[in-house]
Amino acid sequence: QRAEIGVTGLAVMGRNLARNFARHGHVVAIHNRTYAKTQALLDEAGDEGTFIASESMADFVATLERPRKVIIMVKAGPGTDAVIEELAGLLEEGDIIVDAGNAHFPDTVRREKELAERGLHFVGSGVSGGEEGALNGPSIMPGGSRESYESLGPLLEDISAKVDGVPCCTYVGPDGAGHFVKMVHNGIEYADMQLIAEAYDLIRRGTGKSPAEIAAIFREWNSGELESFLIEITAEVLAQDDARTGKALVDVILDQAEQKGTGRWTVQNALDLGVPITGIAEATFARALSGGVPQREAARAALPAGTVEWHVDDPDAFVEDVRRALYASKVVAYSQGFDQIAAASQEYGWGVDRGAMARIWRGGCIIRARFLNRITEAYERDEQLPLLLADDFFVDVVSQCLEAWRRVVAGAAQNGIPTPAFSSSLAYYDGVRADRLPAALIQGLRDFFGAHTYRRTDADGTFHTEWGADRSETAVDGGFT
Ligand code: NBP
Repeated sequence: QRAEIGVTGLAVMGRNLARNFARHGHVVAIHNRTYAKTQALLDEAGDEGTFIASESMADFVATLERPRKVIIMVKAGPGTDAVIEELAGLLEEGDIIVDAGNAHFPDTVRREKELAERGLHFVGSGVSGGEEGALNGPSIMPGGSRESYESLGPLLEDISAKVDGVPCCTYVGPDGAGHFVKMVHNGIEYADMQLIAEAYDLIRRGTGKSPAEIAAIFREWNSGELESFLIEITAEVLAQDDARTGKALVDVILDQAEQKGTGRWTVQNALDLGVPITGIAEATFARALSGGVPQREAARAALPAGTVEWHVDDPDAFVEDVRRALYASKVVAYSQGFDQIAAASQEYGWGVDRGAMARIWRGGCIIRARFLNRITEAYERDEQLPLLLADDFFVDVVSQCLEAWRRVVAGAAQNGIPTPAFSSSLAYYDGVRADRLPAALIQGLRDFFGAHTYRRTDADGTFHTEWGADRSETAVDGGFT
C-alpha cells in the first residue's frame, strides 16, 4: 500500500495535519527528523487512520504514490531549505513539494524557481488556524503551479474547513502568491486584534466597566454583524479570572505584545509597493510601542495627560459608538489589506482573485468572520473593484458608523486614550475620500528646495517655478505656460 500524501515535520502543526488527512480516510506517510515524534504520533493517534511511518527520508519518499506529494511542516527558515534539499535529491520529475510553514514569500519565489528548474513542483502554502485548525480544518492558501493544484488541490480541499459546504482552500496563484496572501491575512489579524484591544480599553476607561462586564458586551457583539472568532475569544479572555490572585487575568498579564514577524513583513512589503495599509502598520507599531520598556518608563515619569478623568454620560450609547467605530475601522483595515493583495498581484503577475481569498478566510483561520461574506459579494459584484470601502454595501456600513466613529476618536484624543488603529483608520477614510489633499503643498515644497517639478490641475506636462529667480513658471516636460 502506498501513501497518497506525506507529511514531514511532526511538531504540533504537522502532526495535526497528518491526523486530519488520516481522519479523512487518506493514507498518510509520516516522517520527522527525530523519530521519537513519529513514534509518539503512532502511539497516541495511530488508530485514527492509516499512517505509514518511516525513519529515513529515503524510506518515506519510497512509500508515496506518484506524483509524490510531500508536505513540509518544519520551522521556517534554514530548516526548510535543508529539508527541501534532502527531499529534492530523492524525488522525481513531476513530484510536488509543499511548504506549509510560515515562509516569507520572497523565499518561496526563490525556492519555486530553483525547484522548477529541477523538474519539481513547489507549492508555498499558507495554512491558518493554528493547532486546532490543522486538526479539524484549517484555511489553506496554496500557491505554485496550477498543474500541481490538479492533483494536490482535492486533498487539501478535503481537509480544509468548510463554510456552507464550500472548502476554505483554493488555488491562490503562482510561486509566492499563497504565502503572500497568508502574510496579509496575518497583517489583517494584527489590525483586528489592535482594534479589539482599543475598543476594550475605551469601554473600560470610559465607563469603568469590569473585564467580566466587557466580556458580556463582546459576547453580545458576537451575535451581530461583528460575529467573528476574534470577538468570540475576546469574551473568553476577558471573562477569565486568575487562579493565583483572583483578579481578572487580563489585569495580571504583562502589557507588552509580542510578534513573530508576519505583521512586520506585511508592512515592509506595503512600503515597497507604496500601499497605505495604515491600520495594519499602526497595529504593528502599537505592539512595538508596548514593548518599548525604557521609552515607556521615561514617558510615564515625565509626560502629563493634560486631561481630566473621563466620564461618559450614557454608557450604553458610548458602547454602541465604540462598536460602530470598531466596525468602520475594521472595514478600513480589510479594504487596505485587499488593496495590498491587488497591488502585489499586479506587481508580481499573480492574478489573485480577491473575492476567493475572502471566501477561503470565512472558516478555519484566525480572522474568520461573518463579514467576509460581504467582501466576497463585493468582489463578485465587481471583480476589479478599486476600493473595497467604496463598494455600495460598505459605503452604507461606514455611513451608519461615521458619526459614532468621529465621536469616539475625538473623545479618545481629548481624554488621552491611545487609539492608533481607530484614529489612523478614520484619517485614512477622510484622506482617501478628500476632493483635494494638501499633497499639492508638498509638491510645491519639493519643487522649491529640489526642483522636483509638479503637475498642474489645468494643463498637461510638468512644471517648475524659478523660486530663486523671478518666480516665473517653466514647462519642463511636454507642458506649456
Ligand atoms: P516548529 O516551528 O516548532 O518546528 C518544529 C519542527 O521542525 C520539528 O518537526 C523539527 O524536527 C523540525 N525541524 C527543525 Br526546528 N529544524 C529542522 C531541520 N533542520 N531539518 C528537519 N526538521 C527540522 O513547528 P510547528 O509549530 O508545528 O510549526 C511548523 C510550521 O508551521 C512553522 O513554519 C510555523 O511557522 C508554521 N505555522 C505554525 C502555526 C502554529 O500555530 N504553531 C500556525 C500556522 C503556521 P525535530 O522534531 O527533529 O526537532
